[in-house]
Amino acid sequence: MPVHQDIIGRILVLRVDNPPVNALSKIERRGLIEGIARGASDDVDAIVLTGAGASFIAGADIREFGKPPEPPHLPEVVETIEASAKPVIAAIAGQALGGGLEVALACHYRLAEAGARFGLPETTLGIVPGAGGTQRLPRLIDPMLAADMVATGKSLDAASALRTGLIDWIADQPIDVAALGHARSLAGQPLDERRLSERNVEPSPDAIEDLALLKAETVKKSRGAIAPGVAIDLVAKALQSPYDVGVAEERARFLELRSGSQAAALRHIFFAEREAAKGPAEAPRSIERVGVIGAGTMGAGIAMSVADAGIPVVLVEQTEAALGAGLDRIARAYGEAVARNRLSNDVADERRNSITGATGYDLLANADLIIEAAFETMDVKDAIFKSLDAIARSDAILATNTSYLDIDAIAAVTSRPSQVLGLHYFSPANVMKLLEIVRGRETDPTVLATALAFARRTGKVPVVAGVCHGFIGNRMLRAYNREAGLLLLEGATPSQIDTALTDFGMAMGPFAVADLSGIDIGHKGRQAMEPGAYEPAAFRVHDGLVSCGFLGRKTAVGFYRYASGKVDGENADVADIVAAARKEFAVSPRSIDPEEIVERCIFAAAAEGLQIVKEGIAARPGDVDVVYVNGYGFPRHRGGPIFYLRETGEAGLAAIRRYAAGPFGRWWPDVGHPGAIEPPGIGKSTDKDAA
Ligand code: 3H9
Repeated sequence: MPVHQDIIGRILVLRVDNPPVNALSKIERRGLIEGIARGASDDVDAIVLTGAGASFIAGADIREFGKPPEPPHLPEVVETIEASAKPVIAAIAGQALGGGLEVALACHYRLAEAGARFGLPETTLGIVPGAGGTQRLPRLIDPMLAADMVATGKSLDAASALRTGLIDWIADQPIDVAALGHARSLAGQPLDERRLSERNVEPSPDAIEDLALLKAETVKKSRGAIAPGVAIDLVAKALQSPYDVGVAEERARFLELRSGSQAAALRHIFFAEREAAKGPAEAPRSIERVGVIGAGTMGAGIAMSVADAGIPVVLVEQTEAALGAGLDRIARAYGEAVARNRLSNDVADERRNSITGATGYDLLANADLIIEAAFETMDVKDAIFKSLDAIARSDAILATNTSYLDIDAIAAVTSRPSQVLGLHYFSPANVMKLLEIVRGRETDPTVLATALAFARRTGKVPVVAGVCHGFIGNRMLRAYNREAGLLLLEGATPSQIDTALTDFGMAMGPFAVADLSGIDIGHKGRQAMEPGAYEPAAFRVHDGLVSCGFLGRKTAVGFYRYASGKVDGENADVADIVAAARKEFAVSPRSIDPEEIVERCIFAAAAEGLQIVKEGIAARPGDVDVVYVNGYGFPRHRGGPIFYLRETGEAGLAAIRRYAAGPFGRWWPDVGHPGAIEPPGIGKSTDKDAA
């Protein structure tokens, strides 16, 4: 029974029970309508609506969204709840998200546990709330806060929800007991004031203008995602129109967005992230003490990300000076978080104090997991792993943060290759969500399962990769950057290429990224590569810039010039360096349109990604998309490079074939053939019906 009905005294308790998160499918929607009808009988004075397990209701069932809507629709459910002549009290433990919060808003009173969370995350799925959320929320709380919540999908904790008026009480006893108590005391109370759809909003004189400003900012930040701007328009509508008009507009926009390509892409990435986080069936070991070797930018960031999850860390450096610098960096970062109101002083202190510095390995003897983030050379890794092998517990997991080196070779210097794997963090490691977990040839399944559980516990989006140069993400990036370099040689300027790709939605263009990370870094990397491992023509301009001392932001000149840390135009010297490279490779420049720039760079990454799947380095195309979206600034609303290529269908494949036949032979020839890409998978199928 998906919505249980129990009468306790004269109170009807409706309990939504659809594990694991009580998402609402047709069966629960029908169950709620039946439950409210039951509440109309004479033996009931009030109704408590709650969820079974750890969630209240996590929203509509997203798996239904690819299907035609089936009645009863969620709007009908919420109108039925609100119209109940008996008071309905939402008793909220855990998540009240999306349609779940919309149900709670239709109830006449809201009671929550201290750990509950409230949000409308629909825009993160490319849609807007579709059951009155954009119209009821601004009638209950400050409309600007409501607009921010719907635009960003950010959730509130119970204390903030109480402060802002979103809920009426936080339970000071077990929630079921508290709910019954409130329900009894509310029996027979008039409800007109409590029906949000009947409330008039009296916006402040500046509200509409403020919302217009918020919308302009949001649209700029959204990199082409449509839903956040639409959500703010709907909140503005709530301030200017009667409820019925606003809610009709909301439903129309919800249905339109739900069938669009951005929603399909975002659903794909939602499910792909959850698939990627699943691992072997083995039970993970518990990780209660972590060691980090190296207190540079990467090591310090990793230590913080572990401390942020409440796990104590020992941070090891070779010298007191290097250790001091690392600990200072950490103290500064926590200080900034406090200054920006992201953390309280107490929490920041607690986290900082859970990181213990050391200049020797002794304190690592008890660690469950040790993550090495030292210099990126095999000699250094070799020495560290031999020492760790001698000191670490025999069941401790030894991980390396290497970006490129051979994990099997690192594992081989230890007596326990089955306990060794890669944990490839992205910088800044305490902020970036992606974590590539690199399994070696001999990595034990329990070790892999433990790494996946550790990643989730520390708030990361994990993806398992096999061993190859660059694993998943950096290998795709190489293909992407190669194409950008060739486009430069063939006639486009750095800013034309960067603009085409940021217009597509990439967080930054490839040349702005090169300037940021230092053009010399890639240059050094190429020098260490075997001849033939990269396309010299694609990087000749980069090499030319390095020989002129133009290294990017750190020298204030790279592909661009910088003044006070901001771009101050293109570097005019690039043209001469490009001209010399064109001469060397006998390339005549031509005009290149933005469409070609986007297709070549994105399809190059997608084609490399498909090859990575074919080689078994990534388990599935969705994993590749998750990596590029979470680690490389690919626009989430386009679903990832492989999803995007699939969406372009035969036209995309034809373009790949066309470019493959051009100069500088490229990509994996079989990717361009029909059938090389499977049809898009946008979540799992289900026999339930749509909201
Ligand atoms: C909406 O409500 C629209 C309405 O406005 C209008 C309608 C008319 N549906 O994340 P986890 C699955 S839009 C279906 O690993 P956690 C998930 O796939 C919705 N399935 O757990 C996974 O399945 P599996 C607005 C869902 O504890 C399992 O549950 N709501 C849904 O780390 C566990 O998930 C949202 O956007 C769903 N709604 O986090 C909330 N949610 O085991 C989306 C989860 O087979 N959900 N699943 O891989 C979340 O943010 C997190 O799941 C949550 C729990 C925080 C709830």
